[in-house]
Amino acid sequence: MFIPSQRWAVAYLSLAILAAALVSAQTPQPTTTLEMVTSAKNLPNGIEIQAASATLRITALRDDIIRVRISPGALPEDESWAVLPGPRGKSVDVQPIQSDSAVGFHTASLDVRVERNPLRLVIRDLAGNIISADAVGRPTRFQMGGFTISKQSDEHYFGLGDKTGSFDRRNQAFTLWNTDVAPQESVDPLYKAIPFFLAINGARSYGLFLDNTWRTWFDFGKQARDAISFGSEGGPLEYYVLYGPTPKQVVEGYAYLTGTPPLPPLWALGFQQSRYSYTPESQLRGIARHLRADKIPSDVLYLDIDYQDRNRPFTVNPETFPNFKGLVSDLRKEHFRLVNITDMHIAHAPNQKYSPYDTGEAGNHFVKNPDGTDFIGVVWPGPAVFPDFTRAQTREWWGGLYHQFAEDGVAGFWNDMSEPSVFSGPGMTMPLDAVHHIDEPGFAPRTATHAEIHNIVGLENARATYEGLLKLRPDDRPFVLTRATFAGGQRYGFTWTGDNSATWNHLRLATQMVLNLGVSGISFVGADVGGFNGSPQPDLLTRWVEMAAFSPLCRDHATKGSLPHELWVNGPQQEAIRRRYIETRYRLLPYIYSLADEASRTGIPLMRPVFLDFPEIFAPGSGGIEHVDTEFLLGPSLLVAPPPFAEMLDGYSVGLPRTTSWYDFWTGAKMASVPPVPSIATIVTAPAGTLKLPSHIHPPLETMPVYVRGGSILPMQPLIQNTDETPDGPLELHVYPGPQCSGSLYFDDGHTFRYQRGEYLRQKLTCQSDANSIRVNFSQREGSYAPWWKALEVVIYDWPNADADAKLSNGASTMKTSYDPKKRALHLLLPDVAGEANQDVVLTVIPVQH
Ligand code: NBV
Repeated sequence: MFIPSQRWAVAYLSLAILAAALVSAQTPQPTTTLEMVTSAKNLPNGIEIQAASATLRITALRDDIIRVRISPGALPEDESWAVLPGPRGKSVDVQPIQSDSAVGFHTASLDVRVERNPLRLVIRDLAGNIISADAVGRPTRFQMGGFTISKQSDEHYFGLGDKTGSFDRRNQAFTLWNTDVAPQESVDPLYKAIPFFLAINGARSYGLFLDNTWRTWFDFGKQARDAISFGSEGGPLEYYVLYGPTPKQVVEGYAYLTGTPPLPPLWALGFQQSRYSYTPESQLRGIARHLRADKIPSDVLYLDIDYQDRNRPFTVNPETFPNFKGLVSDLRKEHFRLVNITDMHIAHAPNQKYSPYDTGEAGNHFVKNPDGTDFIGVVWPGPAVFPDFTRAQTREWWGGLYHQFAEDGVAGFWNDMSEPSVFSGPGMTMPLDAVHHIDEPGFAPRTATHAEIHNIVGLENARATYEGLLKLRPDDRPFVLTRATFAGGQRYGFTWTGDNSATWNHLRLATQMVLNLGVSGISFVGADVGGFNGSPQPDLLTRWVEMAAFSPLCRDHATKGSLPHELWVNGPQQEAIRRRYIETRYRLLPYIYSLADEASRTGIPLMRPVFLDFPEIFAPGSGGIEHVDTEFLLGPSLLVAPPPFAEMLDGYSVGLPRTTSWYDFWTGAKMASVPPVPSIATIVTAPAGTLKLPSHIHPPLETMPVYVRGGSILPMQPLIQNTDETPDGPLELHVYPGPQCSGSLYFDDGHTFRYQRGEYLRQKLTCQSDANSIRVNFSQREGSYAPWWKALEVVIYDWPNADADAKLSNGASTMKTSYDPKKRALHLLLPDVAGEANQDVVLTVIPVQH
């Protein structure tokens, strides 16, 4: 129990600490520049260097991950909100390097040297290629409580979370300070702060993660073309360099440091319908009915803030939602899951029997003013107080607030406004001197100003929700959707790109934002389909649905006052197109779920830039590919190539990587090999009619161009209307012959943690083809999960005719064969193949010669 005298003691102590902090912030801090190495000491896992009063400790966590800590004096406490304790505690032994000009070490993959004078950190691969190096003539500097560091630059940059602007961050500069602002094309900062970027230079890539929660900034060669610079207004200078050489290895390395996303419930990958706000409850029921009547496959409905009583989180308006529990259970009978918004601000409502306020106040759970009183700011409920999420006890209390909704059967929760957004505050947030408390395993207990904590409020809010739900429903995978987050936010589930607009340019922006978030560790993300602000014109909404069908989070959402955005608006023709794409998504769920499994184990995002699987497009002399910023991959097998300017009337060239063959997903046709992009000189001098251009397409509205990589085995299922439904028919394996042909299956019950106890099914599939035959290899299944299908339908593309001889190495015989001449596809119906120990079961198919 917290008694008043204790509270005064805490307030007094906080005041004293804060006063000290303010005094030191106001005292002009000397500028420290790292000029030269004055002494060095080898460590088993790295080196510690003195540069006059400054300390540099450079250590190897792994052979390919280097941690750099620099301080103008002694190193600060070793703590992190983003990097997991496990990897932070790891180290590898290194070989010291010492010469007249440099000190350092090498690992099994990197050579790490600090040149003595002028002091300069240079990291090379073992062949001597520079991976990352301090910029010449721009020494690391500490000034005014913050720091600036510069690296030499000649690369392409990706990541840094949800920034708008162009896909490649090169020549742009950004601030990381979580901000509630509609992501207009040129607005920065936005909702998320992920101080991690991926740099690609030809065949070599590396990542750099600045582990600092304060307001940070990154300049990718905007001010000086030959240098990238980054820095912070305060806090520790600590960063990690993650070596590839491939971009995929870098992204995996970043997930090793900051965590992988949890495997989401399968229903979260279904179609989601939202609006600000469906109210009263009859409106929500109407939406549910309409989705089912129109046979738009769907799984999730949302309640935005208006379901609450006076906008007070964790309440329900008894007039508009008189039977909330009944509503949830009726929707469940229709196979809908409900997601409720629960903003982090708690109405400041003393003596009004508003339990979140009363219990929060009793537990001292709210952020304070410097004088020790609660900080009160105006948000949706009017005056509100804000949970102090950097205290473990506060997170636990917050998690408990979900108790009633969890009992009512609400499936998931939406944490909005967690930048934190404060309408009455300076810069739409809390004053920088608001006082948070850090009371947390792995940290020395202390107070911290909002300037330090601001960027992690969203992260810790989502964590509190996620962990709270785990406690309340231990065998149910939580679904948490948050708007603000920080590095490591992937550990708590989903995010979205915030308040976009119903414009063609925002549709284009959505792709690069989701791709860059994916590279920044956030796999489960989407943009509001149709655009939040404004009312999309019919073709725009249709194109948006077509693209979102291939993105990780597929949620239609719109603001108050906009025209309805549901898929049926604009008449049956548009609706039919939109429905077909949502159906395709549901048919692809076995593939999408296996990608979710991959993401949860490796951190490789579902929706990814083409270069993640085809890094060779950046290799010197490769000529690149067209539209690298608007095309994307869904997993390793599908390439989606939207019109680069979606509203454009002209045709465009599809950039298909030339290192493999491609098939049209819709027609099954094998694409002619792609000629390289001709140089300008060739275009200008080519005699008329001789120029071969890469495939030029002009897709009509109903076609979103999608290609399958040759060498893919794509699992699909019969159409279902929601993820509760068991597909009726065989599991389909679509085999697109090509190099390194492979695919994988992952299934489980879709919503519990039984998969962690062995109840899952994972199976690797490969195939080899030559001029005369194709062989599909089924490895032995892992796990004990019994799947829903009894038979497999194997579909082999680019097959010449109906005559085929098929046999299975386990002696079972194929059940039926048919041929689709339009798609040049052979269909084989087989008994299910679970695989055998120590040996693949092989399906061999040979054309019959007449
Ligand atoms: O809760 C209302 C909205 C929500 O619909 C939207 O998705 C959030 O990004 N919310 C912002 C609050 C303010 C909207 C103007």
